[in-house]
Amino acid sequence: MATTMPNSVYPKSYVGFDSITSQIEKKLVKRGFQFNVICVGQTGLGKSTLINTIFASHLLDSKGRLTPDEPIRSTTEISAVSHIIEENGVRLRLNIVDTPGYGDLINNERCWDPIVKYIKDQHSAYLRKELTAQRERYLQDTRIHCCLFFIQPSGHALKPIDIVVLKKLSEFVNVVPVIAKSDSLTLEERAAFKERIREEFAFHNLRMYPYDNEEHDQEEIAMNESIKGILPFAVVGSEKTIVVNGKQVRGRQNRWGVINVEDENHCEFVYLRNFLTRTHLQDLIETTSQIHYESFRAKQLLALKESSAVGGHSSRPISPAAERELSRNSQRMTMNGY
Ligand SMILES: Nc1nc2c(ncn2[C@@H]2O[C@H](COP(=O)(O)OP(=O)(O)O)[C@@H](O)[C@H]2O)c(=O)[nH]1
Ligand SMILES: [Mg+2]
Repeated sequence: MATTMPNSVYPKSYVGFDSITSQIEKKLVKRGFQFNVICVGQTGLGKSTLINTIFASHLLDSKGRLTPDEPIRSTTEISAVSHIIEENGVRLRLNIVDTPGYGDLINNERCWDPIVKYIKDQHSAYLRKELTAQRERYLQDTRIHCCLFFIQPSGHALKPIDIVVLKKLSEFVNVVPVIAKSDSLTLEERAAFKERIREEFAFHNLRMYPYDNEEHDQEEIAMNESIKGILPFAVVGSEKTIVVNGKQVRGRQNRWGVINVEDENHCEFVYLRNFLTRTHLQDLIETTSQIHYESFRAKQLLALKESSAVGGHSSRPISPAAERELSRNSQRMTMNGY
């Protein structure tokens, strides 16, 4: 086989294969898209509210109190809700996974375990489906594409537990950090806090999404550099519509005035929304599959190969028995591997 690149040939008349892009688009639009997000952060940081604000829909109930005598209702277990949202004929099936406010307790030792386990369990469920002999044409994909990590707007620094949790999570999932309820910080405090957090990311070698990739072109490199300059997004969430100068805006009214959530001068919500939905939605999904899932898959299959070699068998094709073994193994591994 020749390894040199073939020369480009330009047909003398219109052939029509350029329409493959619209053929693909038609098929994909018919099938719909899947996006799975997990929210991580302390109870009351505005996780449910922000999700509802991003997708301009009421998808999650806020458990915030409206009167001081109501008991605090925190999310006590990991729960997923699924919605299909539709925009201009494009259907997006959105799985939102809410996690118990980690770090809420006095003893927070290994409080991140259930979250990491949940993320890994989705990978191992996918791997099992992928390896069955008669696999479905389209595998139900519950792998987490994006982890929104909520930082308390303390204005000081990340908490030691945040650093530990971020380190763990960023190994397995695309982590997008946000400063929650940033309306409690002045602009100077916000800028200083962001700078300090970025220094901590660098110091502790915490790899936030988006990642560098040698396949990126100039435009993508420039876009990712500008995103890295904004991280973590200082956001404000609100489901309420308020009328400002005769215009309806989503905002928060307090004694001093209105914070317009969608005004870039007030907070960075719009940057986050554009990043998640308008520029990086496809890349979040692709990176999950090509980087995070791929490394999980490679580790599991290598471990399986090794364990069957130790058992006196050489590597053999995946049979139902191997599959059962893999499933047992991956279950064991997701239980013990972290
Ligand atoms: N000041 C302020 N309050 C917020 C913001 N987002 C949510 N809240 C309020 O904080 C409370 C908790 O919000 P919720 O979304 O239930 O937090 P979760 O427990 O993290 O899901 C509610 O009363 C919200 O109205 C914000 O950006 N700024
Ligand atoms: Mg909530």
